Amino acid sequence: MADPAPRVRVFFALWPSAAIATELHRAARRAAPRDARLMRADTLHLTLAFIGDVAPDRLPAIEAVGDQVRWPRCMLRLDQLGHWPHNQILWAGSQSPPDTLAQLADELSVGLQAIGITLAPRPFVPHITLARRCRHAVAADMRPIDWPVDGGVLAVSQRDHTGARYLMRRRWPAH
Ligand code: 2AM
Repeated sequence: MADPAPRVRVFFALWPSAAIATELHRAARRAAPRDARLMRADTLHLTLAFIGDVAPDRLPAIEAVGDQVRWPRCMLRLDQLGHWPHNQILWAGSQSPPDTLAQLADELSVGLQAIGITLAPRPFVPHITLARRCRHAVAADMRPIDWPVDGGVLAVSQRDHTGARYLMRRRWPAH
C-alpha cells in the first residue's frame, strides 16, 4: 500500500501587517533577555484555534469552518508584556481584548467540533509569542500598539532546522 500523505500542522490565527509585526518585533528586542530566541517579525501571529497535525484530506472541511464563521473587524490594543515560566515564552497581549475575539475563537472551536476536531480544553488566552527560551520574567513596559484586525488566516506550520515557517493556506477578510 502507498504511504499516506504526510500530515500537516494547521491553526487558525490573526496575522498582523508587516508594519505591526515590525513594531512588535521592536518591542520584543527591547524586552527580551539577550539569551532568549526572538521570533522573526514575519512569524508573529495570534493563534485563535490550534488544530495540530491532520491528514491533508481534512483541509477542505477545516477551510469550510473558516468560511462559516464571522471574521470581525476590531481594534486590538497590544499593551501588555508577559512571561510564562512553564514554556519560557515572552508574549504580548492586551489588557482589554475585544469580546469579538473570544467569540471568534469560540465559533471556530464549535465549528471544528462539528467536523470531529476537538481542541485542547484550554481557555483562550489571546497572545503573540515574541520570544522563546526566555528563562526570566521581564520587567518592561510596552508602548501600546493598535492593531486594526481585518480578517484571519488558516496557517500551515513547517519546521526545519531554522525553526518554524508558516504558509498561509487561506485568508478571510473581515465581514
Ligand atoms: P505559542 O506561541 O503560545 O506556543 C503555532 O505553533 C501556534 O500554535 C503558536 O502560536 C503556538 O502557541 C500555538 N500552539 C502550539 N501548540 C499548541 C497547543 N497545544 N495548544 C494551543 N496552541 C498551540
